[in-house]
Amino acid sequence: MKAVLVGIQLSGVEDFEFHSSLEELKRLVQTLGFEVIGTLSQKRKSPSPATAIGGGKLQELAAWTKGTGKVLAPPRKKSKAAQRFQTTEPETEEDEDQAEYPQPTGHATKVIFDQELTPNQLLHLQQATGAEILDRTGVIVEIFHRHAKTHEARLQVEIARLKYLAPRVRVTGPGEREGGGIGAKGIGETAHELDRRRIRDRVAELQRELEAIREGNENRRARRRDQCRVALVGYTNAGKSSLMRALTGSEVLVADKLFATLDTTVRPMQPDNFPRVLISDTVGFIKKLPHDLVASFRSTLDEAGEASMLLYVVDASDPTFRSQLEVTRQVLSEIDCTDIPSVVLLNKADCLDIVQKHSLAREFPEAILISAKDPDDVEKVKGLLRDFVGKSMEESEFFVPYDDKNGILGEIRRNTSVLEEKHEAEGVRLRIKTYPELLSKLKKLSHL
Ligand SMILES: Nc1nc2c(ncn2[C@@H]2O[C@H](COP(=O)(O)OP(=O)(O)OP(=O)(O)O)[C@@H](O)[C@H]2O)c(=O)[nH]1
Ligand SMILES: [Mg+2]
Repeated sequence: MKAVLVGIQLSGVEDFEFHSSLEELKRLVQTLGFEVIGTLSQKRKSPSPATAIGGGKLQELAAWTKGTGKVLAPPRKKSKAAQRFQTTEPETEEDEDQAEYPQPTGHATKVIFDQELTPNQLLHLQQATGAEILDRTGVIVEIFHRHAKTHEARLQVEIARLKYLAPRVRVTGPGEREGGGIGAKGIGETAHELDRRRIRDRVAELQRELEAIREGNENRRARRRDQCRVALVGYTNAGKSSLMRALTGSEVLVADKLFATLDTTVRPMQPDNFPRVLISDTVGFIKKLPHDLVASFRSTLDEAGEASMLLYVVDASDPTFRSQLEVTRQVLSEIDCTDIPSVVLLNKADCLDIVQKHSLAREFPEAILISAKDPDDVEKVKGLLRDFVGKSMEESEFFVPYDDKNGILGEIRRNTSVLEEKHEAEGVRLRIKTYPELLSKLKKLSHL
């Protein structure tokens, strides 16, 4: 399936930022298996309300899709939108890439915009191009849909997908090509089948189902609450799952594609001895990720929110990693993770030369340069985590009667470091060192 990308460079957006965003969109689109045969870009003050791009650009786009380039007559009654449509066209525009893409090199059946489109814009663009129109959010939603594996992830994605669809359903009239669709079994078909009210009902139903699953998750998390947990967070494709594998020896999926991981995995760091550290791998972030989607991954991200420490994994070999780190920080601050101690890991150091490494070390003095593929670096990260856990540990004294009906002694032997042990007439007196969470649990147990 051939696709053309369209980017609108709004005033105030730097060239570098604009082009890297389009480059990222290309990767997203390729993840869906489409072949990108062309990219059109236009500088504008703001997107045109009717067609996002200007009239001239629309003609150029239609040449790629073999469309008419014409928007059907606006509704009979002159609505505000129609008036705007007439008064805002044509707008001043700059066709900067005219020379770069003079002639279409194939017939595109999909057009992908690097921004969200309104239902109106979608409809008009569809009419003018005869192609299927998708926006960035639609692409991301579709990738999530394809990659979701567990029941929980599927529910979350389905809710996000339906919420994305709801305002776009009106684009679809009887007999018309549906809007925002993607292939026979994709979003379009659902849009065709369900009206808005039915979508709302379905979302409510899915949400109830999700709630039930979340209660189970909450119980599982509660059981882990007295252990030290470290969450790997960061931009998609940064190498979180690779590091997860290296630290824990688990077989989580590593793939050179965006949003390979949609489910949280929690595993103990290897070797699994004292102090025990649990590592969790989380869903990746991306620029312009719609809030609804972030919200739908709330439970995945709760794992990060409850961590004792966050490891920000960054792909330091990507020229745009600074803005990727910024996006990660922003999303995490939205879910109140700012108070959690964190360390930045500049990953994929094996792809950098010595000059780049030096300059990064100067720019990020607190960060650690690593490669998830280098066992020595992985050991370094393990050492860092052990140090962190060690520093947060506290000493305390316990007296456990010989009958030990609450199983405190077992807990102490498994999860603490025993500094001193004295056998007395009634029981054992111990001086131990462990993390504060476990100490409070032990104290509770010994008062039962
Ligand atoms: N050269 C190099 N490649 C790496 C390194 N770490 C990860 N990669 C590669 O980067 C790609 C993405 O790795 P993942 O571990 O799947 O990344 P992720 O952060 O889990 O990505 P999502 O789950 O999609 O958010 C894979 O092709 C890895 O092999 C590294 O240190 N050096
Ligand atoms: Mg991953």
